[in-house]
Amino acid sequence: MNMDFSVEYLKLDQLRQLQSERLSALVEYLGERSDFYKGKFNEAGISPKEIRSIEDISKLPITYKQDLRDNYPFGLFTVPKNELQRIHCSSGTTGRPTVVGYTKEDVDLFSEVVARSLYAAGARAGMQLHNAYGYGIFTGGLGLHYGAEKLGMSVLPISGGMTTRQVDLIMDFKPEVICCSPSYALTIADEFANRGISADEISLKYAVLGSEPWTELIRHHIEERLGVHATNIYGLSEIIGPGVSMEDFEEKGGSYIWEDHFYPEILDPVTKQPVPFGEEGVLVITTLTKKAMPLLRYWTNDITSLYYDDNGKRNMVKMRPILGRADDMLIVRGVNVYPSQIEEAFSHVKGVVPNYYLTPVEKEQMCVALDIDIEIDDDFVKEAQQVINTDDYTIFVGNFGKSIENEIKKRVGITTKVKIHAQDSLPKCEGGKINRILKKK
Ligand code: DLL
Repeated sequence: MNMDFSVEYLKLDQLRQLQSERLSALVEYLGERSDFYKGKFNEAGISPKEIRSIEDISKLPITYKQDLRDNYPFGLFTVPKNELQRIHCSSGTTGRPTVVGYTKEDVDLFSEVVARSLYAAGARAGMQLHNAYGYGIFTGGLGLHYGAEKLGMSVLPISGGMTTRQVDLIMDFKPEVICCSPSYALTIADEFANRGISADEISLKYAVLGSEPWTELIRHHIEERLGVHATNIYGLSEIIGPGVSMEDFEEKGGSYIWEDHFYPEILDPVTKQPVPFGEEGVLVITTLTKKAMPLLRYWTNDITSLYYDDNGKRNMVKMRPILGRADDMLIVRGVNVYPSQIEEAFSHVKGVVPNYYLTPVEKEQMCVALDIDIEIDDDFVKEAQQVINTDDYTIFVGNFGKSIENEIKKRVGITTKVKIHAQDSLPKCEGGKINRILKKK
C-alpha cells in the first residue's frame, strides 16, 4: 500500500496553522457535545469561540486521569454508543480502569499513526510483524495489528507470553519485525541465547518497543542479541494507544511526536504552567482530531522534555525518552529519582545484565536507601576469573557490587545496597509491562 506521509514534513508555520484550525474546531465540538467540557469552560469563563489559535491552548482547562475515573465508564464520550467501533481500557492496576472509546474514524486515525510509526521504525509493506504485545483491552496488540495491516504488512497476532513458542515461531516464520515491551524483548533474547542461536541466525531486523521506560543499556542488549534496530514507540490509551510518538531507526535518541494529531506541552508538575522550551516536566497532550473521546490538555504524568532535531528527517518536534511516570518517582533521603536513572547509572559498569529490581528501604516512614537485586553476566564472570586467576567468586562479586553502588552514588546521589545474582536467576518479564519497584521493606 502506498501511504502518504507528507504531513510529517510540513513547515512549522503550516503545521501551526493546521493545529490552530484543528484546535478551534475541537473546542467548538466539545462545547456542543461534552457536558464535562461545557462545565469546565463555564467554570473557567471561556467561550469556545475565543479559541482561535494553538497559542490559545493555555487558556483551556487541564484534564486529569481522575476526571476519567469520575466519569466512568462513558461520561467523557462525545458520540452516542451506536457510533462507537471499539472500546479499550488503560492498563492501570489500581482503582477503576480508565475507559476509552473510538469511532470508525478514530480507529482509522489510530491505524494511520501506528503505520507511520512502524515506517519510521524501518518496517515496510510486505514485511511480516511478530506482534507480541498483549491483545485484549490493552491498546498495544490491536493498535500495532491494525497499523501494520494499514502499512501493508502481514501480522502474526501471537500476543505476549509462552516465550518458547515465540522463539519457535520466529525461527520457523522468519519475520523481519517484532514488537513487544523492551523487558519482554530481553526475555525473548535470553531464550535465543539459551538455545545457542546467535543474532545472525535470527531473521528479525527491527524491534518496535515501548509501553514502559527503557534506556540505552537495554537498547544495546536487544540490538546486539537479536541483531535488530530497536526503536522506541510511546503512547497511552487515553490519547489513542501506541503511536503518539516514535523514534526513527536511523536517528534514535528521541521520538517524533505526531503533532498534527497530538499537540504536546510540557508543564511544571507543581505550578502546572509551561516550562521554558527544552526543559523537563510533565507531558500534557491535546488530541486535535479524535471524535469519540477527545481530550484537552491531558496530564499524562510522564516526565520528559521536547526539542527540535536539526539533523532529523522530519520537522515535527521530538521528545526525549520518558524518565518515568511522576508516580514512580522515589524520594531517597530527599533526592528525587526514577528507576530509569538508576538503570542509566549502572549501565556504566561492565558486566551488568539489565534484569534488576529495586526495593525501597524505609526508616521512620522515610525512604533512606534502595536495595538493588541485579544479575551479572556469566561470560564476564568467567573472563574475570581467568584474568585474576582466582576462584574467589565472593570477593569478585563483592567488588562488582561496590562498583555499582559507587556509580549510582556518583551519578544519582543516593545510597544503595547491591546484591548480585547469577545470570538468569531473577524473575523475568513474562510479556507486557514489568514493574521493577518491589514492595518497601
Ligand atoms: O502502554 C500504549 C502502548 C502500547 C505504548 C504499546 C507503546 C507500545 P497504557 O497501557 O495506557 O498504554 O499505558 C500508558 O505507559 O503513560 C507511560 O507511562 C507508559 N509508556 C508507554 N510507552 C512508553 C515508552 C500503552 N515508550 C503509559 N516509554 C504511559 C516510557 C511508556 N513509558
